[in-house]
Amino acid sequence: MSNAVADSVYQHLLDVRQERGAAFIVLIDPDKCAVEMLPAFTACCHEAGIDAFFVGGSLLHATAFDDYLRHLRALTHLPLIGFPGSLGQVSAELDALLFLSVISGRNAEYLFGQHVHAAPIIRSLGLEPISTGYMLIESGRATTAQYMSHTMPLPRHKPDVAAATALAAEMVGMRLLYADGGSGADQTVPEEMIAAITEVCTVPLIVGGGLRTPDEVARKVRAGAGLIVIGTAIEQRPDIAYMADLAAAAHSAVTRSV
Ligand code: 1GP
Repeated sequence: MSNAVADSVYQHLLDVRQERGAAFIVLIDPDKCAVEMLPAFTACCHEAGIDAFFVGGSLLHATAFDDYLRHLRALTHLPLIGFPGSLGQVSAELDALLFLSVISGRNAEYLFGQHVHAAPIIRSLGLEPISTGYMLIESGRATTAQYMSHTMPLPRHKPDVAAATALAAEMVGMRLLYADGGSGADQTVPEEMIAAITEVCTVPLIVGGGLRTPDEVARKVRAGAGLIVIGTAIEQRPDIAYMADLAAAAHSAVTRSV
């Protein structure tokens, strides 16, 4: 971990948010970034000043997930945080794991089903679970996450419903919230919705899905996002200047105080 003072990945994320405005996180989907591409890709991420990696995907074809993570670990000092689409993505090679509940949906399996299977494994591996209320937000076309989780996304023009959902998650004790348009989303999470959520919630909000420009990133942070996640746009354009501009937008925009 980059911050020697933080005694957990969660604390590290809080510290980054406090110190830099918002954390900038790159999502690596092992199906889309082959092991051979990792040295150049991670070097680019370091140079650009990113804060952590999420690793995972809704539909992971890659075998040998542990091996993949070992390669990645050898290349970076940054936290590797699991963003699991399934039980097969729980690995001892991670530093922490988003313990996701799909709170925008009513599929019990993704609200509290897979969790029962995962919990003893997470404990025995000594992994840090970070409970996360995950909200899929309507973003144009149906996304893989929506299809795979058998859930309907939250309507994008209903910020009040999103805020109430997020508040319930905070009251239950979840430590992060995640508003996600889904990978490669046509439309990003609306600023009005981000503002409505952060108006009533105090736990940090992650925003991702379809983000492509520094201006979009800055607008999400100004609306209240505490952590920004980008995968697809960086996979498609892995150059240092572009990544650095995205990271700078997350770090320099002033988070709306709640
Ligand atoms: C997807 O929020 C992440 O779950 C990142 O989305 O791949 O569109 O950047 P993108």
